[in-house]
Amino acid sequence: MSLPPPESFPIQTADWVWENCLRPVFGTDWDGLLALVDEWYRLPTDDVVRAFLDADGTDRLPWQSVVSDCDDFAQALHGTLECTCWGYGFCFGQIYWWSNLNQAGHAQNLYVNDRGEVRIVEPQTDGVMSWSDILSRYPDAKPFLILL
Ligand SMILES: [Ca+2]
Repeated sequence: MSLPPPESFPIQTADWVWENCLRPVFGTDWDGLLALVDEWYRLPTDDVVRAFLDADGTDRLPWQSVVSDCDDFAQALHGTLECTCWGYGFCFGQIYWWSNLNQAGHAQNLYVNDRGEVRIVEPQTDGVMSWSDILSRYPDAKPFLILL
């Protein structure tokens, strides 16, 4: 895939990403690890992420319980994006969440786009959604790890 130069993407600090993007979506009522490990991030456009997802084959990997399941898909997609967009520092990572009501959890990817919107990516299908979409099915879902 061809990427626009890094300078074409806006840069925001980790604090800005938390205050303006993550906290409004996820709130503060959850116990877990928020790992914003960089001082600043470049914010990708939805178009660039879509082009990456279309080119990437993580969604075609076979699912297998425990050894190749949701966490492995999320880690694989994150790693592939890092390799594909090496040197960009995109605000793209992983989210792990749990629903007590459903006694179910999931690992997915997330990113913050150039408009400051949080997107959830399903690495097994390349579907892109919002946290509200998750809450519509799992009303009490809360993240327990966000890694960016
Ligand atoms: Ca696993």
